[in-house]
Amino acid sequence: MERVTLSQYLIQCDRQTSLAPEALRRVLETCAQACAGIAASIARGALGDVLGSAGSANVQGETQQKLDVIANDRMLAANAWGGALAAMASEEMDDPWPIPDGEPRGPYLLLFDPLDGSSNIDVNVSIGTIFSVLPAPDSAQVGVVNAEAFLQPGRRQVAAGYVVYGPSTVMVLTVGHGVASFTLDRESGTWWLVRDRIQVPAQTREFAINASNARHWEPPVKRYIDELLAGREGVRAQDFNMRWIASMVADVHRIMTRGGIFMYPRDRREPDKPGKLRLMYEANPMALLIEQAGGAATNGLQPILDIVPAKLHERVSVILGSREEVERVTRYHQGA
Ligand code: AHM
Ligand code: MG
Repeated sequence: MERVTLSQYLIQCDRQTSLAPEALRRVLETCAQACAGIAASIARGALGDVLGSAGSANVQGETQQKLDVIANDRMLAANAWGGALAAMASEEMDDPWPIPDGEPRGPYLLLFDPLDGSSNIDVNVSIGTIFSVLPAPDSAQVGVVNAEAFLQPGRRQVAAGYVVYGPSTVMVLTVGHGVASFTLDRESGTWWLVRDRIQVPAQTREFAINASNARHWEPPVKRYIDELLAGREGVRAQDFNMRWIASMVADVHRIMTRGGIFMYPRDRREPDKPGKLRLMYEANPMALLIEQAGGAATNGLQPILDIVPAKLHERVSVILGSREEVERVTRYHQGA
């Protein structure tokens, strides 16, 4: 079979659907290139100066790892020129980062979590990069870009993807025409298409949640997980298996591969912060990918993609994956 590169895939996709115009292709190819560089740094591990803390904190008050900073800088540097973007925003930066004066601006905004699963960096477990592309309002293409330009519901994303840095480096991508995955050939730097029209099975017997937070869960989450744990002897009358990698990218990638449900729900610890994960550069891109693959993604009450963000670094409750299970948890939240 003749292999298809990322660029060929995007061009073919645009010919069929007009969903991957040239400027968007440039953004996605540039992200892929930056992620290939991040993959190379990660692979050097202790042989490169990439492990351990950077000694700084991000806007969430979380300690930044060296790789958080390295990955953020690589995404910024790669995407700063090329004329396709008006501005970028990231988990690791308090405020939006406009394309510098002197460089042309373009019709898109790029958001990213440069290094997802930071707690797994030093233990050599899979980590990732997540990215989301939104249309830039006209006002952002000239002059000052403020956070308001980014505050669009996830439904408006024109592309989303993640890269998982695992035993192999894999990118999973959507431009709104299904989901495809690409494996990086580390020798040549080429991203090759390996799966197209990925579908998440509607049913599953595998769930992912950090069970150490069980005592803080709200009743609908507790009810759902208790029913799963009761297994064959309980109301579900079947056994369920559990996985928790603590890298959302790796957990979602398992779901993209064989189904499952992933939950990081809001809980009673910090009532003013709905959950741990961030809406705009973690939940939204994952929700678009999962919906495009036939799965579902909600915050318990509504589809994640319909949430109108109020803040750039807004947090959100996340329930996503195999459709029938997500619908069940959502019903429990709605009182059914
Ligand atoms: P990060 O972006 O700072 O790495 O945080 C997000 C990560 C997710 O990848 C993962 O699902 C979650 O945090 C794990 O949290 P916990 O350590 O509470 O299990
Ligand atoms: Mg993250």
